[in-house]
Amino acid sequence: MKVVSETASRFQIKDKVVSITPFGGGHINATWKVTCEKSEYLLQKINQSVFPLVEHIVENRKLLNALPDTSILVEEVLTEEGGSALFTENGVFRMQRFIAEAYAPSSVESNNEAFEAAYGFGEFLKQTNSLNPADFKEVIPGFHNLELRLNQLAEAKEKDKAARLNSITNLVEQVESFAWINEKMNSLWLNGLPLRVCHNDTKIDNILLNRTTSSFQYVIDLDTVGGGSMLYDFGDLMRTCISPTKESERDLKQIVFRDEIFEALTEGFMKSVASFISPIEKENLYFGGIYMTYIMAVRFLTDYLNGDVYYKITFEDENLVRTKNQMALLNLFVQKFGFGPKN
Ligand code: GN1
Ligand code: MG
Repeated sequence: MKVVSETASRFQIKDKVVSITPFGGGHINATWKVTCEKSEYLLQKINQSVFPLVEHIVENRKLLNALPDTSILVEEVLTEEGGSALFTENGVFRMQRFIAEAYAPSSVESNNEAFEAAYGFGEFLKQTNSLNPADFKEVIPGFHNLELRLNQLAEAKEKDKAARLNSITNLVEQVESFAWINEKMNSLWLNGLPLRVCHNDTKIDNILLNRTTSSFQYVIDLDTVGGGSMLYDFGDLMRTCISPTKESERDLKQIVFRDEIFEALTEGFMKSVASFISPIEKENLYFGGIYMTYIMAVRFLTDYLNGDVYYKITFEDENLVRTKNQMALLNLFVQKFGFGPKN
């Protein structure tokens, strides 16, 4: 903690630090809440094995900071030297203001929360609509490229580094049987699906809602902002909001499709994007939920086979539980929307 507190003091906080405590449930970066006498901040250490190209994150953020309206982005706290990130021998850190009057939901409790979250991520797409996706640097190459993710799964199977493949061959086959999702997405790109500036990590934890009214305030976790499809952003909301369960829920019976939440998500999102959504996006918006849920199943399974090297885990077979969980959700979505190998 001493290192963390020394690091915090190298940012432009004018106040005396009172306490520093671990914060939040992200799977990748480490985050601390820094409480000072008069103000509060979040300090984050960027996971450099996931984000080796930290400079790209900094440059992409500059493009966002130059938007005419930045009111939905939480203000960065600069380093003493005036930079966005602090490069130290203990890693790369950054800091932002802590918003006491808002919260990041870890699951959706009401239709209103679903509406506001989807409205908020839709607003992000709307406000970045003027930016060119080609100007953004790819922070994690092929981040939402399912073909690449399936290749990574094939490689993980081949190497079987953690000697786990034998015990899960049925599950692996089940996962592989959904590879048509990749083909469908490829055909959408070929048929003119627009490439946009997207958030690319719109899980429900990455939005801040007002504590009293649940109204949308900020989008957070901007590390993966860049080129993508609107289907990804709506899809990750579907993935993380429609069922009341978390990704690590082991009891698959708890995974259910909440129709009202789904409708609220659609309404909130359309409120922001109705004026610029294209017909191909509108027609395939719900396929986004299928795509994002599947890509996460593939990524969790790959990490399980690789020996849990990417996602933080809190119990031994967590990545396996996450895979089964996402597959159960995927099955619900496929049944509901009737997409399948042929359409
Ligand atoms: C990671 O950083 P966090 O926890 O918001 C991951 C997302 C996954 C998500 C699954 C850079 O997001 O792609 O959807 O976990 N981010 C990265 O919970 O891999
Ligand atoms: Mg993240």
